[in-house]
Amino acid sequence: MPAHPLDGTTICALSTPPGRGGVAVVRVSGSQAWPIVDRLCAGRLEGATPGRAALRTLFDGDAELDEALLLPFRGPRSFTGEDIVECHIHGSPYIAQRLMECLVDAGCRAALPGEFTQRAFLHGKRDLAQAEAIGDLIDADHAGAHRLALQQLGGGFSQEINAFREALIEYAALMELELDFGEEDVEFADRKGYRRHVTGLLDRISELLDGFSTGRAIAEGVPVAILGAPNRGKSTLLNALLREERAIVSETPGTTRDTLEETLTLEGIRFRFIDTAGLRDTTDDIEAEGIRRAWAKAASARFILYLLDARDLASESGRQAAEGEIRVAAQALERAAARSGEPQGVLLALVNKTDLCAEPEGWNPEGAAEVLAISAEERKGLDLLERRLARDYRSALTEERILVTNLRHREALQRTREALQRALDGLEAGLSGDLLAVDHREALEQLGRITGAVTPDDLLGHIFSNFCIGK
Ligand SMILES: Nc1nc2c(ncn2[C@@H]2O[C@H](COP(=O)(O)OP(=O)(O)O)[C@@H](O)[C@H]2O)c(=O)[nH]1
Ligand SMILES: [Mg+2]
Repeated sequence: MPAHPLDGTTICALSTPPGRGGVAVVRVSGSQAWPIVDRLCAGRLEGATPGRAALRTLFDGDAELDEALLLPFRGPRSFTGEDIVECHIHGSPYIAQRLMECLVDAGCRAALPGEFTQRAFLHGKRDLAQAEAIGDLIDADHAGAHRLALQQLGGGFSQEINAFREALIEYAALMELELDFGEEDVEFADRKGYRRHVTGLLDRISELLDGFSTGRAIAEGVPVAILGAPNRGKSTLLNALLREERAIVSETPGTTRDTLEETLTLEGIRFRFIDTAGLRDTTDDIEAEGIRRAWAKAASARFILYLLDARDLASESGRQAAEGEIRVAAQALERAAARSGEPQGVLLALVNKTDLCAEPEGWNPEGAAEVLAISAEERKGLDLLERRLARDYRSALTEERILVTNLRHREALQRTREALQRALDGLEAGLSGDLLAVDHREALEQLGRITGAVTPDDLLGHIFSNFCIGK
């Protein structure tokens, strides 16, 4: 049974990674934080100034354990909202281990994963979306993910959700009023106003939901599938982009049989380039499976780099064949998007091997967003390609745009949208106020889950158990 986060205990944890280091930080939070640490430093913590570091000797029984820099805080002006003492010790695993044991002997409990952040939430220092952003911030290992986590930590998203809720709460109050006067045929204020308001809200929620795949792509790496018939230079392109010989390049068609994925950061945005098996009719089972995977990767990619050979495009019949290929690919992507409900990736036609043959002028096949001429072998045209890929995502990050990246938030927004849509439909159908109120309350509840204004029992444990210990 995990202890309740606000069970009155004082918790402690090593907040820096385990192992040797210059400094390690053990954090203690709770009403007994000061007195417990005070005991470990021979009564020399009391009288320290909150927010000011104090150099003290820590004792393990009678023996000296370490010279430590203690940083005490008084709640509510602390990360968790409780009294805190941060013990900055020398980064020896032995010292950290002993200090933790001494703290537990003195009455602390070892913290659960995410318990400091959970206490910060429960004491109103952060709402739930912001607390989750702390987890994302710690996990961020590239500029894009970092930027998104900071935006969410800043609270813009939470403010917007709260504004939605406040407006809906006003209407809920009017609906309740109507119910109270049930028999007297009173209609809650202005139903036209309600419709207008909810329609506006639905538009904005849809906008936020549309941004999800962009936000998610930035956080996880934007998937880019490299597609096309065998021998077009797909593997050569992957190697050229990565500047290393990652994929096997060969004149033998059908060399790449599985998908191969590598990441590359362009202008602070992480991309996941996926080399695929060449598309062709085949009787080989393994190759056929590779081709099936190629299409699956393309369906979930944000960009599809469709490779063509410049030499094939020199003739009218070759151009027509290529147009046919691109049309087939674009249609397959469109069908996949319709099935999954995810936005369709951008198909870029890449005319490769332009070192051997010039690209056709002004050729613009249907289904391709753009045509770019490259030579993977000679690394020509790759700068332009890289800039084209980064363009969409760079603007998404620089605009002050709120991007939803968290699956939980998306689900709550989707349910909000469904509930509000039902309320609107009910309004059209002339349903009574008590029936509308059910959907209306559901929308309120779902929005409340995002910021933690509403927290079903299992929600918090689920969220914070994914954090690391000491955070
Ligand atoms: N001249 C020239 N040859 C290329 C270029 N890109 C790829 N190739 C050659 O085309 C052949 C097939 O390349 P590969 O990358 O294995 O194609 P894949 O089957 O699409 O992955 C290899 O012999 C490459 O050296 C290019 O831009 N110019
Ligand atoms: Mg290949």
